[in-house]
Amino acid sequence: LTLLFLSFITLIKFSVHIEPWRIMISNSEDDRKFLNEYKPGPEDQKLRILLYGPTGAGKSSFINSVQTVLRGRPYSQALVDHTEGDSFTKEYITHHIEKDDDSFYPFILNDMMGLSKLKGVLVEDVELALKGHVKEGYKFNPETPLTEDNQFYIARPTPNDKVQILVCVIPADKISIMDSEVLEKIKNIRLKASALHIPQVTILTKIDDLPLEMHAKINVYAIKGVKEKMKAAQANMGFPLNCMFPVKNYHEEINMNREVDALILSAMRHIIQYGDDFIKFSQNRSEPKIDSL
Ligand SMILES: Nc1nc2c(ncn2[C@@H]2O[C@H](COP(=O)(O)OP(=O)(O)OP(=O)(O)O)[C@@H](O)[C@H]2O)c(=O)[nH]1
Ligand SMILES: [Mg+2]
Repeated sequence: LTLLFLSFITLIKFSVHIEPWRIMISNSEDDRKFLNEYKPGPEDQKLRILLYGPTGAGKSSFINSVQTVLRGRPYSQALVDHTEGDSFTKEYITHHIEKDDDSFYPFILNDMMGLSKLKGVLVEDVELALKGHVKEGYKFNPETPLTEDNQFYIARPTPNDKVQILVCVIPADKISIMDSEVLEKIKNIRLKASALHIPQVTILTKIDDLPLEMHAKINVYAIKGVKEKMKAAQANMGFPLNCMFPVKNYHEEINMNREVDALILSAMRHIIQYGDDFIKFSQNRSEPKIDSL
């Protein structure tokens, strides 16, 4: 009986101790292979990933990080600012990533002006971008949305002008102090994207700025602070936990780091898979078709 009791206690202790909330299996080479081999269904279809989020969240840095990881060297095509204030990115910019054989990855990343209380991008403009109406190089005006008579307005968007996956970039260290107006804008953008059936993913940046030690070998998901921040993002903005990916961007370092790579590759693989689901969903839908969304 004592033996039975002791094994019962051990079992309880074991199940309490093992709390691998989200196991980070280090399959980054698998993720890299997936990204290298990915092709959206139709020949000339591109998968457009749109990034939005508060000013200074790390949107441009995330694009640079993806380029850095895929190209294996520091990359800073998307300009990044180190001062606090208005959004540094002002225009609608598409980033194409080159492969070793001089071709390009079939996914493209769109950067835009950040959200802020007064001077950021307007919810209406994000919606227009989702629908493919915003032309490359458009300089966002925080006062008024893009109108049909503007030369940067695409009247008849092609499937390649439209967004297939929307990514909200949130700085993990600022979730609890985010402005209520910015939160409101995020909620509204989420509603607009949902109405268009566009899938959504959240990237939590700056996990290295959380007051915790990010040990090189540690499973980032097992760190209590990260899980708490993800739960806060779920509570404040309604982001589902299974579509949320913590990352640390490459933004100051000159050397590559396998753990940093693994988080970015994993996030990108999920982004592409969700976006690809949407491409297939749009093709299979008879009413409305992808080019009339
Ligand atoms: N510690 C840390 N800093 C980061 C990270 N990502 C970005 N940064 C820093 O955050 C600042 C803002 O980054 P950006 O990439 O310009 O942010 P953004 O979202 O593009 O900002 P806007 O274009 O102004 O809307 C820069 O100083 C970056 O170096 C990260 O993961 N960790
Ligand atoms: Mg930017």
